[in-house]
Amino acid sequence: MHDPLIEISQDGAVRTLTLNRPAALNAFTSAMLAQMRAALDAAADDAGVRCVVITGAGRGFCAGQDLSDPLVNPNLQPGEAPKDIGHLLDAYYIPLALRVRSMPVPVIAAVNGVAAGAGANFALGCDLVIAGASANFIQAFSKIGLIPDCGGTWLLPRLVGRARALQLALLGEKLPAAEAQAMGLIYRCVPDEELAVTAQALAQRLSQMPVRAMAQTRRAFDEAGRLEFEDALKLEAMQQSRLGFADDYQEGAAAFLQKRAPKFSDR
Ligand code: LHQ
Repeated sequence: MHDPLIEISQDGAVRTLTLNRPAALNAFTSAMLAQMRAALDAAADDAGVRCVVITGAGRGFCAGQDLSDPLVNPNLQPGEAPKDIGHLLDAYYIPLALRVRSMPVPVIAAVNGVAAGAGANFALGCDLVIAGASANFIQAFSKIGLIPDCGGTWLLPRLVGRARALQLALLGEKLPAAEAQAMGLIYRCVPDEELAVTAQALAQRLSQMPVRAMAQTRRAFDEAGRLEFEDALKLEAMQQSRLGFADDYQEGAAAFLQKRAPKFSDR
């Protein structure tokens, strides 16, 4: 039996998905991208899952697209026609990035080592990014004549502003996790040995909170980027209206007034 390319485990309401090709720093193959998407679909469909953690096996998080995959044209022979690498984005990366962004529960990236290329932007597309101190983020694309993909062109300027986004994208240098935190690219950098336990504790904490409202918060932030202020206010009102009819609001408000701990159940 082969090891799965995505290892799946569950602790309470927290589902952990581990990229599992450590010998290649978990570089993405198309099979791995498909398995990650299926694992996220399964988590989204499972009422017992209230938070997802994504991490990597071994010393890396993910080195981006596997550049030895025939689909990305390594070692073309003279006269051999290159394949369209855009198809890989259409077929695998775009659905995966959209899947993360539409999860009904919060998604944490626990970046345990290098996150390069699409591996970096896959992590940055998650809701909270927490990294070990020895991890680094590399927009490796410019070194091989490509632009940031897997959402990088959208995410980077929004996260750190155009000047720093261009610095990262054009120079393609290693950005250590502590600097990534200092520039606002990620939520938090922690000592390596504390990463797994901190990410799991954070996930357990989020899983007890009103996760439906968290997914709606992500949606509101994403949509606000393309809305006028007044339209953002109206979208907030529409979402708040729906959430106000949901059980979590009733429970949260009642628990506050009754001076007891709330127990949230919506997703
Ligand atoms: C790898 C890889 C890798 C294969 C390490 N592939 N084997 C989307 C769609 C369509 C087309 C193209 O692109 C995209 C999006 C992208 O993601 S493009 C960007 C692709 N990624 C990169 O360019 C990063 C390439 N990797 C590196 O620069 C280095 O490996 C980093 C800086 C990540 C880590 O360096 P080291 O810590 O020194 O490790 P290493 O280089 O020795 O790697 C360890 C092994 O992993 C090694 O294999 P080996 O058999 O020699 O031990 C590498 O060949 C393999 N590996 N990245 N992307």
